[in-house]
Amino acid sequence: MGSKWNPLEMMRILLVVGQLILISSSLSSSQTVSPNCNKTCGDVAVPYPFGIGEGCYMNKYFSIRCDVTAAPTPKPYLWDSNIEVLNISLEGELRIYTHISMACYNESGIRQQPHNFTNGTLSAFPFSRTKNTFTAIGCDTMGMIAGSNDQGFSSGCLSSCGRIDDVTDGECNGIGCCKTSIPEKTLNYTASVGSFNNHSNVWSFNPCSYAFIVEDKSFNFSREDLNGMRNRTVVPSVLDWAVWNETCDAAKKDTVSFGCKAHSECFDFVNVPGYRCNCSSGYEGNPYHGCVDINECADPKKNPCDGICHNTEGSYSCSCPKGYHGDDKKGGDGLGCIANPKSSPLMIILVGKFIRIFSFFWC
Ligand SMILES: *[C@@H]1O[C@H](CO)[C@@H](O)[C@H](O)[C@H]1NC(C)=O
Ligand SMILES: *[C@@H]1O[C@H](CO)[C@@H](O)[C@H](O)[C@H]1NC(C)=O
Ligand SMILES: *[C@@H]1O[C@H](CO)[C@@H](O)[C@H](O)[C@H]1NC(C)=O
Ligand SMILES: *[C@@H]1O[C@H](CO)[C@@H](O)[C@H](O)[C@H]1NC(C)=O
Ligand SMILES: *[C@@H]1O[C@H](CO)[C@@H](O)[C@H](O)[C@H]1NC(C)=O
Ligand SMILES: *[C@@H]1O[C@H](CO)[C@@H](O)[C@H](O)[C@H]1NC(C)=O
Ligand SMILES: *[C@@H]1O[C@H](CO)[C@@H](O)[C@H](O)[C@H]1NC(C)=O
Ligand SMILES: *[C@@H]1O[C@H](CO)[C@@H](O)[C@H](O)[C@H]1NC(C)=O
Ligand SMILES: *[C@@H]1O[C@H](CO)[C@@H](O)[C@H](O)[C@H]1NC(C)=O
Ligand SMILES: *[C@@H]1O[C@H](CO)[C@@H](O)[C@H](O)[C@H]1NC(C)=O
Ligand SMILES: CC(=O)N[C@H]1CO[C@H](CO)[C@@H](O)[C@@H]1O
Repeated sequence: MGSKWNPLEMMRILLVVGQLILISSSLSSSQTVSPNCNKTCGDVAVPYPFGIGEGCYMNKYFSIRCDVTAAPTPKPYLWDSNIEVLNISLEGELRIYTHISMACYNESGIRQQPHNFTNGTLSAFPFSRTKNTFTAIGCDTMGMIAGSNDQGFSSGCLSSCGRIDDVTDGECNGIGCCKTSIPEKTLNYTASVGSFNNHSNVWSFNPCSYAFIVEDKSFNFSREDLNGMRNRTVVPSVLDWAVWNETCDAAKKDTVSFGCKAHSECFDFVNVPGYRCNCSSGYEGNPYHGCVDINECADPKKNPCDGICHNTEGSYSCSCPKGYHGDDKKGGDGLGCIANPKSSPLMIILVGKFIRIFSFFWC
């Protein structure tokens, strides 16, 4: 057609341009994140996009405040709130402490300090629906949770018991302890408790009702909880985090601010609008910084080859030593590298000698 640009050529050029953008965007990101940023606060690792202090986090939703005066070790908090952070995983989980709501009565059935509260405009990261439950504890107890997801929800559970002996450790079945799931997209909530008889019939062993959101696997109900929650005022719960407010397709348009850096892939977050990044296969590290090649050959004990391992960008290849042939990757045909008779000069000499000796006797 006389055109200088055939489609294949165009494609190749576009790919090169794409790679350049990728490289420049990962450079610009590493320039904006100061190398002086503290990567831990006390015992808690704070991986990027989270960061402590101006210039260390991706955007304001990932800002961590480190209280260096806390004893015995410094403690991290989300944003400028008083939500304490327990740990952060790059897979998209953030563990925080949530407060226990409670209401206590004295012997004559008078409510002591109403302790209900609204905890947190968690404006960005919802509570994990699968990892947390709403739990209430008490023998004269109605636990209630109200909150906002897309619409607004309210839910709850009832727990009652007459005698401490009816209560079984480890069982949250409505006798001393009850639980219910929380809806998706729960960003903030109020947990509160009520009672039917002011704990008057159970006061001797259970003067208070409690309610809270908790990471299900980290809470094991005990009879002791009925009288003081084993002195706890907070319990761990799990938030789902993502780069807030944009889908992958929308975020990719701005290559500089796009959170998924070199050799990573973008995944839309289903719970609330947002995305997460993952290293591409063959790469490892922090996808929000840029992933690096895995050297599959580095550890001779884990050599993936029968023969010689060669690390390549994003993968690896195997070869058999000189004079051998066969399936060099482990888990292939199972035979591995086999000596190659044709290319072995020693073999040829031996075979030659044998034929000569044989023919000598034959004659
Ligand atoms: C890092 O933390 C230490 C104390 O743990 C503090 O003295 C130092 O100023 C912090 N550095 C930065 C860059 O925030
Ligand atoms: C985070 O904390 C939980 C519970 O304390 C623990 O099981 C988990 O191993 C911790 N994860 C990391 C990465 O520290
Ligand atoms: C219970 O509390 C009320 C009000 O605080 C008080 O008047 C009453 O004496 C208390 N009863 C007991 C048994 O302590
Ligand atoms: C706590 O609950 C009581 C009654 O249930 C209510 O009057 C009060 O306003 C609540 N306080 C807060 C801070 O929500
Ligand atoms: C949750 O937050 C929304 C706005 O972000 C607010 O309108 C609502 O009152 C809050 N709900 C609770 C239970 O705190
Ligand atoms: C919970 O506690 C009970 C009794 O203390 C124990 O038998 C059970 O194994 C515990 N369950 C878990 C999941 O830790
Ligand atoms: C205790 O509960 C009963 C039944 O709900 C109620 O009639 C009574 O007034 C309550 N007592 C106090 C001291 O609140
Ligand atoms: C709770 O605290 C009290 C007083 O500080 C103490 O006597 C008790 O042993 C503690 N209980 C538990 C389970 O730690
Ligand atoms: C979410 O994104 C929209 C449009 O991209 C923007 O107008 C809005 O301010 C963002 N909201 C937050 C809380 O960042
Ligand atoms: C991201 O990578 C991790 C570890 O390689 C893997 O477990 C996870 O399933 C991946 N997530 C997605 C959405 O592919
Ligand atoms: C994280 C948070 O906001 N916690 C608060 C929950 O509510 C109680 C009672 O109002 C406060 O004491 C907590 O600080």
